Amino acid sequence: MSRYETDDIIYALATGWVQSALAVIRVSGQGCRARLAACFSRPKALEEAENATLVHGYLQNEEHQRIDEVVCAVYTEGHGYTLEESVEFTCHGSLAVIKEILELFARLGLRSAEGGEFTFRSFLHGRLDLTQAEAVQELVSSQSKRSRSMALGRLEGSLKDQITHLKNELMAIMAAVEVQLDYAEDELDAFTFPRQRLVFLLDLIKQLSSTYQIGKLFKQGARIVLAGSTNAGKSSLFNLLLKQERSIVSPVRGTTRDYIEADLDVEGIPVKLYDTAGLRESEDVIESEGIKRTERLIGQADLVVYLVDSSEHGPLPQEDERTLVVYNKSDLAKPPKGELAISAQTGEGVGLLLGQIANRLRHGMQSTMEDQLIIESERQHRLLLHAAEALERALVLVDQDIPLDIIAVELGEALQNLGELTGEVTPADILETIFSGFCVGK
Ligand SMILES: Nc1nc2c(ncn2[C@@H]2O[C@H](COP(=O)(O)OP(=O)(O)OP(=O)(O)O)[C@@H](O)[C@H]2O)c(=O)[nH]1
Ligand SMILES: [Mg+2]
Repeated sequence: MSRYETDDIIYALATGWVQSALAVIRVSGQGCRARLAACFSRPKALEEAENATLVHGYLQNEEHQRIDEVVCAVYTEGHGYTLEESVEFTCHGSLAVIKEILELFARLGLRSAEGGEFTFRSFLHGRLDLTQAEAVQELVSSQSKRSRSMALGRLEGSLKDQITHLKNELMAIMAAVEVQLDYAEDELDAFTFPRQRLVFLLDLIKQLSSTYQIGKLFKQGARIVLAGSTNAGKSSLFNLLLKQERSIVSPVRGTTRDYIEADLDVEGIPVKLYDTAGLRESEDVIESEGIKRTERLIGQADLVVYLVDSSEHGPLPQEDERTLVVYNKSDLAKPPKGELAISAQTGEGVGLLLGQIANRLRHGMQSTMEDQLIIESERQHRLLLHAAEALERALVLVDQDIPLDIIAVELGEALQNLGELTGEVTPADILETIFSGFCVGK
């Protein structure tokens, strides 16, 4: 690994670059306590502290001037996040304090960590496999309760265990093939390929890989655009969903001109919701520009909620898989039978609407159970697909009675892909790409 020199003592601010009550600065690497002792008010206490203990004291500069009062969490080698000797300083969260401490550490000869370097060391020392390391970043960046809970499950090893199970299954099949290859045919009874076992394994891999769609949805979220004619009640619905008066509502047509966006959680899916300018022919330059923007947003949306005013006879939109037509103002007029109806004024039908939105976003993917294992990494998805493809090819060869050594090549290819998933056989440059996407300090 070119950027991740593993013998260095590294340091990084693990909390945000903002003023706050407290901040945490991490240091990791063999011999770090001896180095840090030079700038600590109680050097002996720091150097002799047992694993997982706290040491209170002051960080001070070369002239023994105090910089801040800190608490050090000490981990000895073989413990803590990185499994290296490490210290986590909790200091006061002033930007001036943080800056001075970081500069002090640099003068001590410690190296400022690259993004993901602490997690990389944790992986290197075998505390986490690659799926768990990726889950760390997925957890840090999770935006909804659901996505957090899925990432935590993966961090705790749910995905690692499942992949291990898949690998063991595959290796059992490969072992049977190897035995056959090692002995001349007349030494063994007639060999039947464990076809059923391979089919079953292939199914498991495909099943896991298909959860990517839902994982991606929970991770990346969806863009939903509220569209419709002027006065349909788009801004009213926008405010109702956000539970605040964000957008201006009025009986004047063409009230909303530029679009407004806000974040919303729909059944655990992080949603960016857009209120837009009502669609109509307009002579007004500003309004026309607003309508152009609405059209652009509609083009990029994952779902368009098209509002129709039930009390008017306007043009109806084309319904397609990206458009959900909703009749508003159900308190004023009866919407056509069987159509989805709401009132943005009384709130009637809005719960139902949210359910429909979630359904549409999930594209009919069956609603997954809370504890179902779901992947959200593009890398993992790709490797599972490759593994499945190799096994499918193997299956075709089996059915054509092709010699076993050729089938073994495909099985080996599948195993290689599963091995890359957990990081056993992942090339260094790929590892670097994965970890460098992490936050510094993680
Ligand atoms: N009775 C009733 N009035 C509603 C309902 N929803 C919206 N309105 C009223 O309809 C008018 C237009 O509402 P808006 O939310 O501003 O409509 P809009 O689609 O954002 O309109 P533009 O921004 O002009 O495109 C306002 O007077 C709202 O109070 C509803 O469900 N029932
Ligand atoms: Mg509006």
